[in-house]
Amino acid sequence: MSDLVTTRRLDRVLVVTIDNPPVNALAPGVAEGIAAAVHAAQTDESVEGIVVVGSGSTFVAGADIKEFGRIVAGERPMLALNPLFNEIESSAKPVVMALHGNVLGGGLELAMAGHYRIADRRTKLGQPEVKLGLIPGAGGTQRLPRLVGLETALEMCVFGESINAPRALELGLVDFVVETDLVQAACAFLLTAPPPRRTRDHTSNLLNPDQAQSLAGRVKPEVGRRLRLQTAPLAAVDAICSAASLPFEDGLAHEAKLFAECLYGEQSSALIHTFFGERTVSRIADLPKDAKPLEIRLAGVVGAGTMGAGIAQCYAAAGIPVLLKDADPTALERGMTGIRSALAGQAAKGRITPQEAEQRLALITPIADWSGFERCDLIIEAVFEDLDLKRRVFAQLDEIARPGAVLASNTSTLDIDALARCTRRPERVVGHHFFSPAPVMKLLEVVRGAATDDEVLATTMALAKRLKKTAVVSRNAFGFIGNRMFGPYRAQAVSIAEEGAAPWDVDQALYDWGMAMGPLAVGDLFGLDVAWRMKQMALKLGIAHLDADTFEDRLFGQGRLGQKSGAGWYLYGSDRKLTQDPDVEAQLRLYAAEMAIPQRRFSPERIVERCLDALINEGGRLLAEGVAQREVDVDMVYVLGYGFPAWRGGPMYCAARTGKRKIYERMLRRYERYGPFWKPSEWLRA
Ligand code: T1G
Repeated sequence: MSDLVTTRRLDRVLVVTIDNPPVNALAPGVAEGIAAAVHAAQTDESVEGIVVVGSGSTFVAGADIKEFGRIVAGERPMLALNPLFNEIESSAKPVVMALHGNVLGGGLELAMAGHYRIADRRTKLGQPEVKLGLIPGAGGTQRLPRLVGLETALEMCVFGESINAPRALELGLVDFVVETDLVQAACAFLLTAPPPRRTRDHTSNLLNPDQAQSLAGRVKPEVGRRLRLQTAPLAAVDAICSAASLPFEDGLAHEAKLFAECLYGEQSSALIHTFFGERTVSRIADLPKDAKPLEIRLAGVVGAGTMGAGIAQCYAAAGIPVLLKDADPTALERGMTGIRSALAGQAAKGRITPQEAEQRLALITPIADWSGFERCDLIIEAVFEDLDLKRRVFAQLDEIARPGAVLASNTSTLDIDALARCTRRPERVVGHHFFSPAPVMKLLEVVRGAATDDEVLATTMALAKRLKKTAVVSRNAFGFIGNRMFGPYRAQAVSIAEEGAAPWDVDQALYDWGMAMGPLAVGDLFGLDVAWRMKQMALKLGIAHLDADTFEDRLFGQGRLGQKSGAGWYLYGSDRKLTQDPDVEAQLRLYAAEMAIPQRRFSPERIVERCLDALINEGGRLLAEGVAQREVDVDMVYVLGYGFPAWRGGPMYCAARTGKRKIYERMLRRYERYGPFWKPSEWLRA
């Protein structure tokens, strides 16, 4: 018996404990150990049944994701859990799975190979494999529909969202929910349970093959819409619906075939890269391990605009009391109204209970003056993006905040060191750049000032985890990571339009490639005035070698600011829906003629290549300058904050897949032809 799996007796029950911290992943030896224990129990007269339980904070949270790269690389044999799970399922003695924590992926599949499932009330259960570009690969697509029916199984596997224990009990996925001692309850249940019945033999919940096929026909278009261009969700539909038409063992074989196709596909390795990337970026390379985070018992937000109100909501959602200040009573009321309606909306959608919405609202105290701010452990300003205004706010915070408080700015591009210099405590100043809408976007871009101390950094990273945000650290430089790269990326989109492509063809090419929105439409979304202002700052700093005068500046000059003015690259109705504007294309051609810009045709591939190369090269400059710590930090900023498709891994991941040398060489050719914009970064050249 490996120490990954140990056994002990509780009277006539054999208790099998899995011990593979931190999440009891099914690393090699775990499933083998469980199956061996179950097998041995068959001939032990003194054992009436088996209870399987996970040690520590959770049952099994899935197969060991670190193994997949090794399997694809041929260093490990393909996952082979089915024979072991079938051994457990075929036990003549009852096998009860005692569940707590996160019962996910292979963990749920293991649980379903048991005859009964007892869950602690706080357990989460799910098949999130699609989030890794995979499908359940150990019988989940065949056992889950047998227990909960095809439609629920589809919902769980195709979108990968977990359910809680009470819901699992309703569905018949678990047989009993307990609040007390889980193992005792499982043993007691076992001794009174009916004779074991294999999950594979539960067929009453299955539809007939025709019903399953028509269900698949209905679900696939919605999956294609909601999870655009992703392959695993569609494979999951196929695998699950096959449970209605194939005998169990054939269903397992069909699932294994689809699982392998996903595993060896491009999307899975990219999604696994982003899974681990989300965790890697929380580690700051030079932050001492013993840097202690400050406990945040009270937060303060200055500015009740969209961002300030959204940030206040984030703190409240994490259970942190927060003061929301705005000197303008109308702005303050508008901010609170926005928060109330957002919470009501989340409750209406069942995302949170009405009680939780009330609790969160009660944690937010609107206030017109500074009273209470002297008690805050952290204060963040989210006032208008103007350096002088922010300087004044930081000077006030320096007077008001208690010693040791963290002073943060939500600025998206301004100089954090300039703000720190307005205080006598620059070491306590840091950038916490939230992305709009703050309650939704997972990315928190952390800007580390020259003086920002370790305790403030450690506090920031701990706070991000508590807020369920992914924090990525940037040094203090123009545009930090995300916006610094967005400039050249969008500049390329504008150039391609000037060189002959219709603006909507540029956007369509990037959208069809996987971006959440085309770059020109994004400009309309955040405002061509904002784009223009940011470009002036970049030009002043000589960053990214952007063209001073482009067609987009012409649009801005005409007062076409994008959505906010009803017209930009596109026209916008009152519903903010965009429509193409033939006048823009006519103007574009006139502009090109006036500027004698040679016209050419662009294929979607060429449009994507040039825009991505510009994005990648600026990312390379950030790495060479030390603004971003690692390539994965750049990837996570783009995947979590800029609509870059996670199933493509991120800009730097793409560069590695395309080949840095290949990109470098074509960049060099463009450099010789078009000038400094295309000067290859040191990162690429290296
Ligand atoms: N394999 C390997 N390592 C894992 C892991 C896993 N399944 N899950 C977590 N870790 C590591 C993680 O990298 C981190 O490491 C540490 O554990 C703590 O994780 C056959 C094919 C369970 C909800 O997709 O969703 O089963 O950074 O920081 O916030 O059909 O981890 O400390 O070095 O996230 O408390 C399906 C993935 C796999 C679940 C806990 N399972 N994990 O969250 O801690 S595919 C999943 C999670 C599969 C089968 C298929 C979360 C969590 P480090 P953490 P957490």
